Amino acid sequence: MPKFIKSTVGKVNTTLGFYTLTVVLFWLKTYIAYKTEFTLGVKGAVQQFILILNPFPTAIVLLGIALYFRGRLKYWLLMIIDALQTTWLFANILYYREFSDFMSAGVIKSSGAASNNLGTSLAQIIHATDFLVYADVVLLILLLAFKVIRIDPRPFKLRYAATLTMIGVALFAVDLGMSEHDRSDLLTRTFDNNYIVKYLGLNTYAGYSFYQTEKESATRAQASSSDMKSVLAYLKKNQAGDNVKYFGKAKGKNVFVIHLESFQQFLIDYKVDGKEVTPNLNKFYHNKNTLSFDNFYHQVAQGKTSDAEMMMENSLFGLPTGSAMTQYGTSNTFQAAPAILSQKGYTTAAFHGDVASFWNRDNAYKSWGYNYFFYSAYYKEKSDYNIGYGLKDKIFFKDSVKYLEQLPQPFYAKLITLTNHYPYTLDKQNQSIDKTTTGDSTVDGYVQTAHYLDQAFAEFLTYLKKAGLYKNSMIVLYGDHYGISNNHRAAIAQLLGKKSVTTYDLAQFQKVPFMIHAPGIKGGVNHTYGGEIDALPTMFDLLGIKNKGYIQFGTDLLSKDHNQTVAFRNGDFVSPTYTKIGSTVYNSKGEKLENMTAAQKKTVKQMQNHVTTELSLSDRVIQGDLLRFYTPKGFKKVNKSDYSYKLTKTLKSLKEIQEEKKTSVLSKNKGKSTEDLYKTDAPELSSSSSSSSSSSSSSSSK
Ligand code: GP9
Ligand code: MN
Repeated sequence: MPKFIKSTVGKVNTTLGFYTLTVVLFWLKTYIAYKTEFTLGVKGAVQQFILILNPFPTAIVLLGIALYFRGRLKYWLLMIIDALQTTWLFANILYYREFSDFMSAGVIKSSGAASNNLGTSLAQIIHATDFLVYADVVLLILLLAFKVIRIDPRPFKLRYAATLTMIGVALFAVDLGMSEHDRSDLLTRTFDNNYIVKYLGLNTYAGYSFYQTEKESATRAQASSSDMKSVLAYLKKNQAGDNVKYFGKAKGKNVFVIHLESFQQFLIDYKVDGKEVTPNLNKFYHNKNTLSFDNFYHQVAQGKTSDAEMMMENSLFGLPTGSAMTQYGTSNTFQAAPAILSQKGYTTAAFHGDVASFWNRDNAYKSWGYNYFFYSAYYKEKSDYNIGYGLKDKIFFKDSVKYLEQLPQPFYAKLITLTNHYPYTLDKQNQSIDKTTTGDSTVDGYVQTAHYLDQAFAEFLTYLKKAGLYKNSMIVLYGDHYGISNNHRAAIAQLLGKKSVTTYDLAQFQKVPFMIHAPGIKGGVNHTYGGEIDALPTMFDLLGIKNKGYIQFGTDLLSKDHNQTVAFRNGDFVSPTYTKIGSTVYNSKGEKLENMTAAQKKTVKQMQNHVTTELSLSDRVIQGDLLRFYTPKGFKKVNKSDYSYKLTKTLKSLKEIQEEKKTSVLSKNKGKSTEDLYKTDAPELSSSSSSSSSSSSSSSSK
């Protein structure tokens, strides 16, 4: 063996040599993961350099901790620290694959509420090769155990250990300095976790995220009533007026809010092999009494469904990291739609076929003033009734009726569907349309579960018509967020019939349906740009409730004062004129604007300011729990302890309320249940007497 190789190999038998080898291997796999597992959006030589550099500083410092210890202990400590860092990398690889984002301390904190179901998805996304990230740790341990690499028992000189720590810190300073130079306010604006990882690495991101979460508790403690002033000043300037043509047109009607899980706008009128994927939703969309918005975007971040719910019912944004519902849903003061409406005489109820703790709904819904929450415990359970996260939609809708009919009218009922959820698997007996053939297994089942959801919706709608609810209700439908994440670019291109998709196309791909149907209102496809934050003010317009006085960051989509700049949660935005993604600005045709005029720059800057301001003020409201300092006129503060979602208590109270108020569907039907009006072709129920085939393809409306 040549001498220099021999001497190099020999060096791993020293503490410094072994430590260096560990650092280099950790760097190498992190870098490979950066390149192959994450989409960090590295642009230009400087960012590329920073990316190569950024795993080093924290690895040098953290692994260097072991060097301060004696004898064999330092080797094992080195391996433990290496394994811990690797586990963080491993967890993020999996998390990113599904959520296109890094795991945050907020998500970990809230996983107590969400863990039971995250496990199911995890099993689907894990690849055997993922475990390769542990290969170097295992190899090093084996080499030590079999004495291929000899442990150097001599104490490592303290001043060498300190020097290495200092080198790590100095490199960190270089990394931070270069990053701040390339992207100012990196740590203060927290727009995107991808940025933090791209510039400062995964370990720093972990520290940062945990620090942020701790800070959250502190912000609340520090906030005071005077913080509300800037919020009120902003709203005074930005809230939009009503639209007299629509104001109060659905006043006093029941309200159905139907949450279409993972449902994207592109599915509307979409065909696979000439067959409509969602014929019933399409009909509803084009109904002459349905106001449909075709430039409506989801604005969720890591909180996904819970972010959508937060926006839809509070007109407050979810948070940049974690779920606001989970982190603040229990302790904060809210003035949510259910509370406002119940104080105006509505009965309010949420229906969902999953456990109550998911996204902390069991607590957040009390803070939001829901009188009732019907979750999995309220539904009959049979092994084939569930798929993925919970009850199959057809069974869910059907079995909701026995509670729905007991609600005194007018009621506000939110039904959260579930079957059209990642990973879009559906049992054979429920499949009635072919999968797409992009070859991407995560994507191809999507149309199948969407088709199933469409049928379930149609069955429910048919029931509403038979039970007389269709004509005295306002029915609101919305898609909560994307179903196909941006990680599936090739498949998305195929679905859209394009060769490839640009970043601009992906921004457009974030559109979700938003439809409002009420008898007698003038429907049609409305092209106004808006997002989930605007839903509540729009619904209030139709219900004849003035937004003024409420802390709502969205504006009525029907108002002429509505601002059409739609914020994404990471600070990017879309609008009818300019779209800004990262640092790139596009015109309305999706063309990159390379050399912008001074006037264009000014406009884009103003739009960015608007977006940044609304996001950060909304965050302040939630993080500082500012609504505890402000009560809208005529609104009574919600007292959580007035509510209980316990099955026995609820059943009792529903019984009592039939006597008190004689306005429920059941009462109106002289106490006779309307359940047998419900027709479903759900194969799981086919033996039961009340169900028969038909209706799945029935028309949704005329
Ligand atoms: C779970 C369901 C899914 O109860 O609402 O939430 P998501 O994974 O879409 O955020
Ligand atoms: Mn969802």
